[in-house]
This record gives sequence, C-alpha cells and structure tokens, in this order.
Amino acid sequence: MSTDLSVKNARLIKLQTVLDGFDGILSIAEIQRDIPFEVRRVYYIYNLIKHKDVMRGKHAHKKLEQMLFCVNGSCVIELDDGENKQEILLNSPNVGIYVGTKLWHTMKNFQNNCILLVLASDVYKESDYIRDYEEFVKYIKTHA
Ligand code: T46
Repeated sequence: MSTDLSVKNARLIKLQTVLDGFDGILSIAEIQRDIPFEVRRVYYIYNLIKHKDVMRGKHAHKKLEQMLFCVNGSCVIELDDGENKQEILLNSPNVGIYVGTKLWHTMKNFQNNCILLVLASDVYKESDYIRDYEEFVKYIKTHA
C-alpha cells in the first residue's frame, strides 16, 4: 500500500506483514509491488545510540532512487523538494519512505538504537550527489 506525501517524488510504502504469533512478524518487500526500482545496493546506518543529535543526509540525488526503512527504533526524515518540506517519523519496520530524485533529505532524531536500512537503485556514485543546498535549488530549476 502506498500513500503520497506533500513533497514531490516521495511516498510512504506499507509492506505486507505476516504475523506469526509468539514467533514474531515477517515483513516482505517485493520489487515492483513494493519497491518501484531494481535494487542494486543495500546499506544500513546504525550505532547512532550515543549520537542522538546527529544529522545525516543533507543532500539530494540527481538520478538515485531509494527506499528507507527504520527496521529498529525510530528517526525523522525531513524532505524538501525546493517548494514544500515535510517531516516524517519512521518508527515502524514495515513502513518505508520512497525517496525519489531531486529531493533534499535529512535524517535526524535517531532514537532507541535506530537502524536505518536503505535499498538503492544504483551503486554508490559521488557524482550523483548534490551536497550544497544552493546548488540543489539551481539544479531543480534547470532540471524540472
Ligand atoms: C542517502 C542517505 C539516506 C560509500 O562509500 N558508499 C555508500 O554506498 C554510501 C551510502 C556511502 N559511502 C561513503 C560516502 C561518505 O564518505 O560513506 C560516507 C558517508 O556517506 P554519507 O555522508 O553520504 O552518508 P549519509 O548517511 O549522509 O547518506 C546516506 C547515503 O550516502 C545517501 O545516498 O541518501 O544515506
């Protein structure tokens, strides 16, 4: 199930879960049905418990598409498409955010041993990053 957000190129995706009673919960992300791109890279960010005030991200991508899942704990994802901003609390392992291209994103307020799992549409390419906000604003004006 997917829900549009108020910023462009982003939506919330709720994964199918299988409740196994005392044996736990199984959450499933399938390409096409849940993940709108072929996954070419997986990475995860953790060990944030001693650094609650840390802010990560603060960049946008030109072509990379990603799905962010907080598989433990919680964090806040701030999205900015150059016109609108939205903050989303990620605190459910079965709810992810699709972060498309040209979205300035910041991850913050990491709580309760947060583990942020990211599925990405491509391998790491520093040339795909826009790490300067002024440059981001110029880029989205010229790449509508
Ligand atoms: C993103 C958010 C959600 C690599 O060498 N390979 C990789 O695959 C990644 C992800 C990072 N790195 C290097 C690049 C930097 O020297 O690891 C260092 C830290 O990366 P960065 O400061 O970009 O990390 P975050 O947490 O700010 O951003 C990461 C992803 O880089 C980014 O694409 O959208 O998570």
